[in-house]
Amino acid sequence: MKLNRMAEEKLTNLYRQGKVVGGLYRSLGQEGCSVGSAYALDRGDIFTPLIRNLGAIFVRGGQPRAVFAQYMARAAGPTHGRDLNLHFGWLSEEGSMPAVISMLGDMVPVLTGAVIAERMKGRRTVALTWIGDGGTSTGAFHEGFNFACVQRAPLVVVVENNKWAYSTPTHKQTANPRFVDRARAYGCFGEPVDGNDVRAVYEVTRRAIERARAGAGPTLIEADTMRMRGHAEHDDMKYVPRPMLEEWAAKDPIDRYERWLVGSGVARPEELQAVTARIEAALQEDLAAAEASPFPDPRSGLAGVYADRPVRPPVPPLVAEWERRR
Ligand SMILES: Cc1ncc(C[n+]2csc(CCOP(=O)(O)OP(=O)(O)O)c2C)c(N)n1
Ligand SMILES: [Mg+2]
Repeated sequence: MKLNRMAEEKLTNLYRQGKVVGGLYRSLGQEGCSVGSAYALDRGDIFTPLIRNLGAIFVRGGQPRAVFAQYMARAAGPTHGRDLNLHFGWLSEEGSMPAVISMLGDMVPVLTGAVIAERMKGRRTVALTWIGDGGTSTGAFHEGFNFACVQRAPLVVVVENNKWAYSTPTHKQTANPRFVDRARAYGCFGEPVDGNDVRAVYEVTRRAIERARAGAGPTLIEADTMRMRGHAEHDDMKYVPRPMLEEWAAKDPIDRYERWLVGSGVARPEELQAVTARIEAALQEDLAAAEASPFPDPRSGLAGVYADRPVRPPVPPLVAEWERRR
């Protein structure tokens, strides 16, 4: 969570310096949702983060250096400057991360298909993804999640109810802002969780993954949390009432976890400070390396954007005959 937050703080500085190409979408205050749930995945499981799930990428092995290079559109970034922010992925036996599609809701049918393919190969892979309160209103989310439930696909979806979809509050998004209630309608498991309690998020996701792996089908987890920045750094979020921000600042997931670690004797305050110092040193090194790395060679601009060798399907006979007659 600390790595997630501190990396984003560095990205905010880069954004203000005009070095980030495109937008910067923070997950301030929501780090527990990404990190707690991603920790519950096993080797080989697949996941797709949305824009506020940088923490999950780090949990699953993503490197801050690559993320900095990606945000600055450098050649060393995973898409070599072809795409921005978290629009990248990887395929690996350790656990693949299919790259996110921006159209909200679309990753639910995509991951459902991927994990059903895994099941057809006899593997016990589970898929995890996240969706915002706003994203649950899309047709793609409904169609994909309904299909996943009918097929009992081993899929876990965390609805991050952060109270806002850009400037739209949840009560203008849905007549029932208790998103977990939808689980009954879909006929799957539903669990509400305090999204700012990382241990609770881990526990609820671990249970959901265990059920999914055992063949019991999907779980819809509703994580109660709050978006503590604007939709992106260009958004001053003046539509968010100040008292709401103050209320949620007191429930900060990192502060809470640190209080628990110290209070229960798991860690001493100076150990936590040492962790912060270690992350800071590593991030500074990563940032320097990414900033020093070059932009992609303009002559390579067309490679890796379109299919490099487009496959032309054979012309159907009726079309061929029509063309001949003209
Ligand atoms: C189908 C679709 N419609 C609109 C958008 C533009 N858009 C991107 S993020 C966003 C708000 C999403 O809100 P929510 O799902 O609550 O996620 P949050 O930003 O709060 O994490 C919108 C409208 C999109 N990406 N896809
Ligand atoms: Mg939202």
